[in-house]
Amino acid sequence: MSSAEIWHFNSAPETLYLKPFTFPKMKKLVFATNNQHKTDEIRAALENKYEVLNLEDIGCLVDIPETADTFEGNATLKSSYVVEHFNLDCFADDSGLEVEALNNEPGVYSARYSGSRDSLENIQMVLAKLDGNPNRKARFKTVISLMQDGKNHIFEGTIEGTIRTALSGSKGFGYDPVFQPNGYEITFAEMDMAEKNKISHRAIALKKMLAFLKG
Ligand code: ITT
Repeated sequence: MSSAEIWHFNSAPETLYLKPFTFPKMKKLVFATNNQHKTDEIRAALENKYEVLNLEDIGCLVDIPETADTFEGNATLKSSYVVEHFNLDCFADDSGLEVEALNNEPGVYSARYSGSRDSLENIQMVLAKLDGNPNRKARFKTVISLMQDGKNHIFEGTIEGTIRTALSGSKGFGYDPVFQPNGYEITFAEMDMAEKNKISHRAIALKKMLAFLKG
């Protein structure tokens, strides 16, 4: 008996028999990422709606090259890779931080801005480049590519904010400790995941994708 299946009694007076009752299985969605924090955020946001499988879950152990110079290009490279090699519909996001005073850097280079994948080094690079600059405006941006039945659907989300002069908070990932969203006195790294998931760039893009999937 599968775990999604239970048996219940139908005790009508004329018959007594066991009838299988099956809970509707949750739909599966493949999310082409190796980033566990992103997987956790998306799983929390899609809780009870979809079962989210990431690259590790489907046995895809490669770091898919992100060689495009736009978020949309990189998101599409990741989603297309899964379609080509695994024949599964899937979505991928490419996200990053754009700092106004740095000509929107680090942008698509957010993951390795300092030359390494170390978040602290990347943050320090941004803080050093902004040192003494009064313009602290920045935004996080996400572009999702959803490959479904051979078609590419694009969804975008942004959140505006400012870059603090020092790190604050230990939640989240990446540049969260220095990013303060407009209208808040705390950084993303000081927010619970549920709160970040209400307002974040990724959450906004995801809501658009969900509305499309509900269609
Ligand atoms: P995948 O490509 O495997 O999904 P990644 O970490 O490379 O994982 P992205 O290319 O989308 O993810 O993001 C690039 C970087 O942008 C990421 O490593 C973080 O440093 C930063 N970033 C993206 N979203 C963020 C968020 O919500 N909070 C803080 N930093 C974020």
